[in-house]
Amino acid sequence: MSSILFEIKDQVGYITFNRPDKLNAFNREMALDMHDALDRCEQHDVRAVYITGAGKGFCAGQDLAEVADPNGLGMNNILSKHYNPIVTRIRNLDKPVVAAVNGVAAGAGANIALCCDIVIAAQSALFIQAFSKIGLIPDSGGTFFLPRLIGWQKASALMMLGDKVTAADAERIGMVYKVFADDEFEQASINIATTLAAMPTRGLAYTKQALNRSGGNTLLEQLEGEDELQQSAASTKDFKEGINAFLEKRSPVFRGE
Ligand code: T3D
Repeated sequence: MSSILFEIKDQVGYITFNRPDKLNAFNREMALDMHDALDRCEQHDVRAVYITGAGKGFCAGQDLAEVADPNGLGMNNILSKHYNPIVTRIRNLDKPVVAAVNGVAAGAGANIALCCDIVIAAQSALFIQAFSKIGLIPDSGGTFFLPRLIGWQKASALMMLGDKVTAADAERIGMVYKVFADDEFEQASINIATTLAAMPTRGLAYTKQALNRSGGNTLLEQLEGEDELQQSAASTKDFKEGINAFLEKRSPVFRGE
């Protein structure tokens, strides 16, 4: 059985971490399969991506048994070959990525969720910056995304103490967009992904680019960047369709072009 399940439905690419017995902890095979799934998501027929976990967990981060293996890849290689490219590929993917956090998200599993465009959590989900408990530092972009999402002080405390954050608290402090009751979670989160897949894909990609740039830009640089990206958005067929549909008082049909 593959460690990543992948299917496309209604122009959404569904990526499911699939090592449920290990709370979907990442091993080498899973990281390589994740890259294959992201390759497929780069194709034009996928207009939104949905990432979730099989079973009761989302992802418990790096498989610690693999790290302990003296014949394994080694720490340095794990980050540079597995997690860092996964994070940069998600940020650079020119379509929205939804993290549907169905259960515990720990270590790199939490931070891969947090690098996604929209993070949705089930009520029973937990977020844990588990790294400090085993003598590591937060990786997979955690030190970049978490302080930007929830502020320096809370991020610092969560990273140092490794406290568990409930989904309700994660929503309250701005770590996630929305929380849904466990029995509504799957359908509600899929609805968000299918909504995104029917929206103007290129406009959403330019929005993502603008947000990506805002991390290091001055206000002037950001304003100039918005101007440039807006001109690109305004040249899309979906923009023309949006305008026409508004003027004709009908629902738009966007094709991601
Ligand atoms: O280069 C590098 O290597 C650095 C990269 C680091 C990236 C990282 O992600 S570091 C952080 C790694 N993750 C962790 O430290 C989390 C470890 N897991 C836990 O603390 C707990 O499992 C949880 C708090 C996440 C969940 O607890 P609980 O009680 O709900 O479940 P459990 O019983 O602990 O786990 C269920 C099974 O999953 C269990 O297997 P078993 O005993 O039934 O066969 C457990 O060993 C396994 N599991 C959970 N997390 C991992 C794991 N196996 C391997 N690696 C894991 N990370």
